This record gives sequence, structure tokens and C-alpha cells, in this order.
Amino acid sequence: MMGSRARLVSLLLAFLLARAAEAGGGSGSRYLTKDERWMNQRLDHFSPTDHRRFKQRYFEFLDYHRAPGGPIFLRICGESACGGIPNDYLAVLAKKFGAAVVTPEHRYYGKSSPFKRLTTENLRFLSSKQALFDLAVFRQYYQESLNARYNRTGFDNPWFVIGVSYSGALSAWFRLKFPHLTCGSLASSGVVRAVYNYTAFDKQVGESAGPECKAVLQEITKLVDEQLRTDSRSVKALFSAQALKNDGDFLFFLADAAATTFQYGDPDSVCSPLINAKKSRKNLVEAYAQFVKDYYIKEMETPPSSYDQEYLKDTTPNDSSSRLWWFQVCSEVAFFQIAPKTDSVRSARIDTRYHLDLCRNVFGEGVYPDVFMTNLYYGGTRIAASKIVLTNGSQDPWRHASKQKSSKGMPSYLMKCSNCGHGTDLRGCPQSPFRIEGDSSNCSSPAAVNAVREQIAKHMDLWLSQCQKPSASGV
Ligand SMILES: *[C@@H]1O[C@H](CO)[C@@H](O)[C@H](O)[C@H]1NC(C)=O
Ligand SMILES: *[C@@H]1O[C@H](CO)[C@@H](O)[C@H](O)[C@H]1NC(C)=O
Ligand SMILES: *[C@@H]1O[C@H](CO)[C@@H](O)[C@H](O)[C@H]1NC(C)=O
Ligand SMILES: *[C@@H]1O[C@H](CO)[C@@H](O)[C@H](O)[C@H]1NC(C)=O
Ligand SMILES: CC(=O)N[C@H]1CO[C@H](CO)[C@@H](O)[C@@H]1O
Repeated sequence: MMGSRARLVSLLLAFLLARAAEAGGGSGSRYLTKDERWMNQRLDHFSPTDHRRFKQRYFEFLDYHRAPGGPIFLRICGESACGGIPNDYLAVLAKKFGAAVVTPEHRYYGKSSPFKRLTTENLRFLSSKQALFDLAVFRQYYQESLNARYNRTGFDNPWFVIGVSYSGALSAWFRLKFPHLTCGSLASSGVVRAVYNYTAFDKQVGESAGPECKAVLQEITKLVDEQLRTDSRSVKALFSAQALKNDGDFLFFLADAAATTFQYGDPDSVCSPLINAKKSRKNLVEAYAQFVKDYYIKEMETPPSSYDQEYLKDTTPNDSSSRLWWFQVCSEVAFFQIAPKTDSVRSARIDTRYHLDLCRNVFGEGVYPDVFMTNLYYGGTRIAASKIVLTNGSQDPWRHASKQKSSKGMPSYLMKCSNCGHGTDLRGCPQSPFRIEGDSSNCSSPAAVNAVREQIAKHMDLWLSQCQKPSASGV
């Protein structure tokens, strides 16, 4: 597949990992498997009259499975094409527990789209609620296919759901809505709380950068804002982003480029060159442009065009994930990464209006996120579930949308280190490029990460052993 590896990363895309793995090619060991399988999925789980179906892609990996009774890990794929099952820390856990790993692709993304044309009308079945029901149906389908393989009926293996980022939220919500279908859940950097004006994102970027780097980033923001007013063509050209006609799209692209480094545990890549430029009195905007071009555009393979609202309007794009995730943002979860009123790192022009205008421009009148209803449905941080382990990385701007306080049956762990970011428990440090088995040795505190991994394994062990096998009758 062509295109970016990190496109629209701070929209929360967890797919950096998958893309990085894909880009590696050849080696094969970056994926446990890439063998596609298919099931027939129901298009609308909530309509009594619409019985249409679509093809949903999935992957299975049985090499470590202690057959026939061993656990099954349902690794949830989120807001990106799902090209296989990555060989990250979950592989270590699967080996340890003798687990099978199965991964269905999220509806609409990658090869699992019910429609060729992604018009707003056709996107109406794209929601977390439909996706959760897909997972439940898949879980039953897969259990039955495994039973058929072992020539048995009514048997239920112990299941455990796992996800990172948006799929981390799905993992927690799956345990909430379908507790009879899983023994427990791991919600790694799981954004279980939909947030409308997500100012905490930018605040965390500033904190993760530290005072010196933050001050330089703020100075650059000021300079770019000025240059946009006087000569927007040349400042955009400096960043190879002249295609972005809308200043908001351009500023969002610039903000994301820096945020990505903190989110994925690589803060030096932006802070070192900028602090050096500041010390040697070099042109700061030029220094930032160099970083954006070398790191974000080239290394992370993020084309500026993926921020272009004109591109997002395309209903048959080469890479659909940006449009699809924006639809979920604009209809369900918002996470508008706006500038805080004071002391922001990003431009103050990235505000609520910018996001609402984008939603209307790209998807049409009437598409805006009802965050209140989303949190009413799932509970936000007051999610009333059990047997969910939540993990977060200290430098990750997304952790403020997760549940960072433990409560009964739902332990929450924070991994603290200078490069602990999004999904560090499964991905190690930095979180991109991809590390086989989520190597934690380059985390600034491997002990902090390994301690949380031990807790995950402990809870998995306990909850799998406590798992009530629901009787086959009645399901
Ligand atoms: C499957 O089970 C049935 C009923 O016990 C038995 O007759 C049949 O031989 C089994 N088939 C295989 C392939 O084990
Ligand atoms: C889409 O892919 C085709 C063929 O790979 C390419 O020629 C075209 O430029 C791409 N379009 C965009 C908008 O990236
Ligand atoms: C979000 O911020 C805007 C101002 O930027 C304000 O008008 C709006 O009321 C806020 N919405 C919520 C839900 O906090
Ligand atoms: C860890 O860091 C060292 C020193 O910077 C480097 O040589 C090594 O390749 C890194 N290991 C991984 C797995 O990234
Ligand atoms: C269990 C744990 O480490 N909880 C911490 C998570 O992070 C918040 C701060 O954001 C702390 O207050 C909690 O103690």
C-alpha cells in the first residue's frame, strides 16, 4: 500500500505501528501473520429490517496456542488498514499464556469497507457501536469455527480483548457491553473519555517538551503566524506544504509534526535541533521546516496533503483512513486538539471553529460530534465495568482522555519515562519505528515499563483463571 506511515498521527492514529511494520517488508517477523481470512459481517446491527452483509477481513495466529483449550486473544484493530498481527509485546504474552491471537479489521478501514464510495450517506454505519457489535459477532463466529476445527460443539475458550489507542477504548467498551464474551480487557492508552475541546493535548505536548523546548516551539508558532499574515505562500513553501490552501490545515499539520514526537517517544528528534538552532541564533522557522521535512514528511511518510480538506473530501481516496477517522471524530468522539486559551504550543488559530468548519466542509451540514451522548453511552472515566487493565505513557498527550485513576476491578498504570508514550507497554521505546516484541530496553526507564508489563500479565493470569465459561445454550 502506498502512502504515509504516520498520516494524521495525532488524530490518535494507532496505525503508525502497522505501517512501520509494513514498510519494513521482507523480514516477515514483524508480523506474526499477514494471511488474510474473511467473514460475512452484518452491515447494520441495529436495524430489524436491513439484512445486508459485507466482507470483514481478519487474521489468526495459532502457533503459540495451547490447543484446544488455551486462551484466545482478540486483538482489536482500530482506525487504519489492518495488514496483519504485529509481532509486538502481545506476542510475548501470547507465548507465555499459550494463546491464539485473532484480529479482525475495523469496519470501513483497509479492505473491510462495505462501500466503494465513502460518501457521508454511506458512512452512516461507521461508528464505535457498530464496531463493537462486529467484534461480538466475530468472537462467536471464530469460536464456532475453532470448535468445528476440533470437532466439538458448545465449547468456549477463555477470551481476552486487547487494544491500543482508539482500539484500546474499544477494548474497554467491549468488556463493558459484552462482559459474557471476554474474561478481561487490556486498554493500552485507551481513550475511553470522548473530549470536545481537548486542550489537555496541547498542554501535555508543552509539558513533555520541557520548558526550554516548549519556549522555542512557542516562538516558532508566533513567527509562523506572523509570516502567514505577511507572505503565506513562501512560509508554506518552506515546509513543502504549498498545497495546503487553508491556513488552519497548514497550522494543524505543523502542530502534529511536533506532537508526534512526544506521542511516540522520540522527543529529541524535534527538541535537539530546535534548541541548538536557538543557541546558535539560527533562523528558527527554517530549523523547524527542516525537521518537518526530514522527520515528519520523509521519515514518518506523512504527506502534507493528508491534512488538506480538499483531499479529505475525496470519497474514493487512495488511503481512506484519514477521511474515515475524521468522520468518527466529527460524529462521535471529537478530541478537537485546540489551543488552550493561554500558553499554547500550537497556534491559537487551531480552535473549535476550525474543527467544526472542517466537519461541515468535508462531510456536510449537520455532521458534528455529540460527545455528551458518546460519554452517556459508555460512561467516560466513570465506565462501570470490571476486569479492565488500563495503561498510559507519561509523555503521551492522549493520556488525559484515558482513565488514569484505578477503581475497583479496573487498575490503571502510568509508565513514567522520558520516552514513554502511546502504547509503550506493547510497543516499547520509542513507539515508532516498530520494535520487535516491543523491546523496552531503550525506554529511559525500562524498569518502569517492565513493572507495568508484569502487572498486565498478573491480571491476565488471574482473570483468565477466574473466567466463567458461559454455557453454550442461550447464546
Ligand atoms: C467428530 O466427532 C464425531 C462424533 O463424536 C465422530 O463421529 C467423528 O468421527 C469425529 N470426526 C473427526 C474428524 O474427528
Ligand atoms: C493515488 O494513487 C495513484 C496510483 O498509485 C497515484 O498516481 C495518485 O497520485 C495518488 N493520488 C493521491 C491523491 O495521492
Ligand atoms: C469549546 O470551546 C468553545 C470556544 O472555543 C466554546 O464556545 C464551547 O462552549 C466549548 N464547548 C464545550 C463543550 O466545552
Ligand atoms: C537503543 O539505543 C542504542 C543507543 O542509542 C542503539 O544503538 C540501539 O540500536 C537501540 N536499540 C533499539 C532496539 O532501538
Ligand atoms: C496507578 C497510577 O499510576 N496512577 C497515576 C496515573 O496518573 C495520574 C496523573 O495523571 C496519577 O495521579 C495517578 O496516581
